[in-house]
Amino acid sequence: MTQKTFNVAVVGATGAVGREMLRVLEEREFPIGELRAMASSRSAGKTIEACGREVVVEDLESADFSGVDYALFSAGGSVSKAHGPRAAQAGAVVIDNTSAFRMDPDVPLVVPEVNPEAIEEHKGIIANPNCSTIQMVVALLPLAQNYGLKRVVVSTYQSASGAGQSGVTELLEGARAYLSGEQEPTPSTFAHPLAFEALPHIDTFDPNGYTREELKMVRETRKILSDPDLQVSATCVRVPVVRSHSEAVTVDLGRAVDVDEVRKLWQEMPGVELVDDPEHVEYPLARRAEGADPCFVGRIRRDLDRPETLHFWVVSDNLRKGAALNAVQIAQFMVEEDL
Ligand code: 25A
Ligand code: L14
Repeated sequence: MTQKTFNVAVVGATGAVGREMLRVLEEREFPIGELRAMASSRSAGKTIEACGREVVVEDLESADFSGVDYALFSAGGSVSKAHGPRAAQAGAVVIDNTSAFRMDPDVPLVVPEVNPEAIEEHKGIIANPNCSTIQMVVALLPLAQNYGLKRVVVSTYQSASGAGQSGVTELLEGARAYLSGEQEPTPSTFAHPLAFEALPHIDTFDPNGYTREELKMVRETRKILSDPDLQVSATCVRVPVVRSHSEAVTVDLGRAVDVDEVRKLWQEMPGVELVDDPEHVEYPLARRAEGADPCFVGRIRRDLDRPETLHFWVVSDNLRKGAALNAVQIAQFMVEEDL
């Protein structure tokens, strides 16, 4: 019997996330029929190699989505707003990695290990959450199910690749200039030079003093966990790491924490890998998470004063679980469940 295949389009195929999407599709042997790559006119006509074939990049502006089964978008929010709906109208299931549709009540916001059931509600567009939110909710789910969540406080340490390829280039060029004592280039992706710095500023500021990135973590967490009143507060910080986001999370739970039990819950949670052996100086690290699929959890501690409060550290590759992998997992789930 020949396996059923699906036509897939990757929008933003030349970017940091798009290239990772192509890599994950190939690694996971997604049953691709026709593969199409789309980006801006800057990249149109270039050839990229992916999934054992050569694909010519199409200009998204003039690309026709008829016949596409899955369209994976990662070319920025405004691009998704302009082209996502027409791709869905042409019959594609749009899996969108940008912030464009995440809070739209008609659009499911999905992490397959956490709320796969939401996929069935889709009307043509499914949203991939923000990278920082994804790795946190994967770790929170078993705590929510077994203890109940009262309050979540998170501080993030986010890598430069969160801002795409241009963020990585800016960090590396800035670091090189700093080390050689040259004049540092004027930053354009980040508000200040990122090399040897910690910037408490990701995305734009809202009038209430929070950044958009922080508010995404609050709102998206509530939506994914179907807990609209959950107390969540975030401080999002950009650090001079190339890839993988780290997070220090504090959770107030519904009853006193049993750390051994919590460890066991995480051992059984799909998508989580425990790295928690302080005696042997083992804990999750951004550079070790690079290119890997799991959300790595460690530094697990019960609060010294509050028995119902737990602290932990979670690290994951923002371009993989935070973006490309999660999007491909959604498509895979739909293929496997025949949705
Ligand atoms: O709005 P958001 O949701 O906040 O997202 C903003 C950006 O964040 C990244 C992603 O950037 C996104 O564009 N991003 C989003 N979610 C992310 C996540 N979870 C995330 N990053 C990490 N984790 P990116 O760099 O990864 O990808 C950008 C891709 O989008 C294509 N694109 C941009 N504008 C487009 C468009 N496609 C269609 N129509 C448009 N209007 C972009 O394609 C890329 O694939 P490209 O053609 O611009 O090609 C990129 C190549 O061209 C070079 N280049 C880039 N800018 C310029 C340029 N060359 C000359 N001049 C330029 N101005 C690059 O070097 C690259 O090779
Ligand atoms: O909302 O710059 O998906 O680290 C993901 C990357 C927002 C910005 C999103 C970053 C983007 C974020």
